[in-house]
Parts: sequence; C-alpha cells; structure tokens
Amino acid sequence: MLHLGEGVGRGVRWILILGAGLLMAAGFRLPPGAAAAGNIYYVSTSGKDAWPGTLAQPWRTIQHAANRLQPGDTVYVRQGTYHEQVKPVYSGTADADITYRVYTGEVATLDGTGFQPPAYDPDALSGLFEVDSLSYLRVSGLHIANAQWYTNTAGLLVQGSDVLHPSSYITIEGVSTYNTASSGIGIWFGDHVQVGDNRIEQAGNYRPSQAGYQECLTVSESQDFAVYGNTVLNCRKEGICAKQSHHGQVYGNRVWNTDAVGIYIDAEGTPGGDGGSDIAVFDNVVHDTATNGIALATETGGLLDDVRVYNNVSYHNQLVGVQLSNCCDFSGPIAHPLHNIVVINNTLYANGWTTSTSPWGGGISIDSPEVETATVRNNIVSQNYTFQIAVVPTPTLTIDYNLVDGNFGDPGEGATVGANPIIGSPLFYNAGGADFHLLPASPAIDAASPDLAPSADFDGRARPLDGNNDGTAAFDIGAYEMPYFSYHAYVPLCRR
Ligand SMILES: [Ca+2]
Ligand SMILES: [Ca+2]
Repeated sequence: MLHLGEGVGRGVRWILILGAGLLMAAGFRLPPGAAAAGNIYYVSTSGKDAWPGTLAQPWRTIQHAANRLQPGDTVYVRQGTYHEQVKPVYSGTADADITYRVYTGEVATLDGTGFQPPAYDPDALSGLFEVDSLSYLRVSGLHIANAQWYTNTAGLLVQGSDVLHPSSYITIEGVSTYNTASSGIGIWFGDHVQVGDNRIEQAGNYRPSQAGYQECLTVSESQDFAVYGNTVLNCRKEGICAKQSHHGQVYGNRVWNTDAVGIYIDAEGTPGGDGGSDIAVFDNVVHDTATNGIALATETGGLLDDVRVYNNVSYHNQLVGVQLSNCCDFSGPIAHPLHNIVVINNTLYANGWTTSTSPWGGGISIDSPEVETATVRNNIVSQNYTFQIAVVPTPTLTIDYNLVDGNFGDPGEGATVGANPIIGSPLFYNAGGADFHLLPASPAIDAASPDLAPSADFDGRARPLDGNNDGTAAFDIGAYEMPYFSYHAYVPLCRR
C-alpha cells in the first residue's frame, strides 16, 4: 500500500502515481501488499458453486469465494445482481492481500432486497458485506444496495473486536453504496484502513419516518486511517465522521446535501478518557448540508487534540462553514475540551442560508470556551449570512490574516475580524458557479501569513507563489494559491 504523507498535494500525488507506473514499466517492483501472485477466481450469476471458479466455469456466490480465498488470491465478480450477505473468512498477509474485485468494465451489485439476515442483535453493527477481525483485505468496485434489515445495518462494515484486536490493513476503493439503513461504509476498530474513491448515497435510510444509526461514512475507534476522494451525497446523517479515532487524514472528498454536518471530527470519548487526535482535514468540498459544513466536537467527553483543517471549500451550508462546537451538554458538567486546533487557508462562502423564517449562520464559529490553543488564520470568509467569524474569546485563541467580506456580525455575540484582517471582496473567479479561484486583482493574493500555512493549495499547487508579480513569493489567503498571469492568459487556464 502506498501511504502518502499529509499535505502532499493532488499534483504531487499524480506525479507519484505516474512515477510508480514508470518504475513498474522498468521492471521494478512496488512495495509489498498489493499484488502478490495468487490464484484468480471468478463469480458469475450464471455460475455454479460446484464448479472450479475459473473464467469458463465460475462460482455462483461471492460467499463461496469468501470461504476459500487464501493470501494473494483475487476473486473477480462478474456483471449481475447478487442477493446474499458476504463475510470474508480468511486474512491476507503483509505481502499478499486477499482481493474482492469487480470484473473490469462490469457492474456487480450486492443487493439486500429480500435477503433474510441471520439472527443479529437488532442494535448490533452489521453489514451486507461484513469484515470481522481480519487483515490485509482489499474490496474494489462493488456496488452495494438496499442493506436495510436493522437500524444499524451498513452497506459495507469493517470491524474489529476492540482497540487491541482491530481489523487492519483493509482497503476499500471504488465501492458505491445506495439505500443503506446505517452507514454506506462503516469502519469500527480499524487500523491502517484506507477508504478511497467510493460513492455513498442515501445512507441512514432505515425507514421513511426513521433515520438509521451512524453516519454516511463512519470511522470509529480506529487509527492510521485515510478517507480520500469519496463522494457522499443525499444522506440523512453526518456525511463523513471520524470519531474517537487517531492519526488520520480526511482529504479530497466531496460532500453535499446531508441532513447533518458534512465532515465531522468528534472525540466521542469518555470524560477524562480516550478521545481523538492527530487528524488532518484538507482539500475537501462541502456544500448544501442542512447544518454545518465542517465541525469539530467532543460530544460525550474525552479530548479532541491536534486537528488541522486546511484548504477546504465549504459553502452554502445552512448554518456555519467551519464550527468548533460546544456540543453537547447532555447531562451536567461534562468537559468537552478541544486543544491544538488549526483552521487555516479555507474558503468559506455563503453559509447561513436556511429555509427557516429566522436564518442564522456564518463562516467560522468557535462556540466553546473549552477550546484551547486554536488558530484561525488565512481563511476567506465571504458573504456568510449572520457573521463571518464569531468566537467565544479565550486567551489561547489566535485569529489573524483572514479576509473578511460581508456582514461582520454583532460584536456582542462574539463577532470579530481578528488581527491583521483584509477587508473587502475576495474577487472570486465565479462564486455563483462555485469556482473560488481568485481573480488577478484579488486582495487575498500574497496577503497571508506564512506561519503554519500549508505547503500546497487545494489543487496541489506548491505554495507560496508570487501572485502579484512584485518579485516576492508570498502565501495567498484561502484554499487556492494563484499564479501570476496577465489577464488574457489567465482566463482560459482557469477554465480547465
Ligand atoms: Ca501567492
Ligand atoms: Ca508577491
């Protein structure tokens, strides 16, 4: 598996991928884990489980393959719809994954319609594709639909038994899920888990009158995880949630039209006990959620520590673009600490719209006096409804070098522009078309602080660049770093 460093921009990642291709072409081998030689098997809706599982004589059920696959083996699932639950039986090894993969160019659907589940505790986690306490597995390209039998039934579930006994080295890629009672993809007690380039739609659909449990894409009580390149839409809970988890990256995802927070990082711990830490949220686009675009919280106690939110675009959410939340004071004096939080170089636009008769919302809010050592820097907060930045002020809060545009809000309610603000329109290229690159005359160009600024922008372009052609490279405010172009050259490049 290729583990890419935090902050490696999209452009650099492509260079790495291209580089890997050149190395393979030249006869070099990639690091172990992905492609050790093993047996290849096939499953088809026209197959028979009594056959040998070859291309000409495929098996009939995916579970029949799951009962047999050994380290290094791959099963290709052929076109068609499969009404079964799949539970892999064996683990791969460090240099030989077991792979479940849809045959190239075909669509294979695991469909829970009419499937009678085994006897689960109705409140227990379950999944139409369910991985329990296994390692070195890869699932690629499967479509999973109509996983509906209990409130806690996910499309694809990966779980360990506890923190010390996780499912580990699991890769879920190119999977799509539709109409699941609980999460489309749920990871519980995972270690070294990669969830990339999947599509999750209509998650949390237990009943028309009742949403299911959990978030659309859930990572819980896990560590060393990466959630990247996923599309999450039209879901009834939070879009992407990492809770009580450590050492993770959430990047390059697109989330919209969710009934709760778009991207949610929650300690979800116990008072004085475990929480969440060392999580980076970057290069995501979140819009049109029914609450906040991106939110950090300590709902049930524990500490949320060392979270970095940068290069994100969060717009047209009903409440706030980025919120450090005081959620949730359920029962008396539980501490909800958030420490060492950096919110930097994000672009937050037109948040705070709602269909209610009393709209409220803004760009960035810090609602909790228990936030310690937080930095809000180099963000564009533009045309958000009630305020641009509003905070409960504390001595360890730093707010500076933000571009503030629109209704500043009520200082009596914590509204502030912070230190060294740039005041005025950011001059987006086309805000109505959700293109928040900057026009050449933007006051955000070369106006940011270098302190803690990310070394690449949303597009993977290296920062800083000399965007105003004065001979000195300096960081831009917001998610995008603009190169210097004369105007007539700039326009077509921006329309790529
Ligand atoms: Ca610049
Ligand atoms: Ca310059």
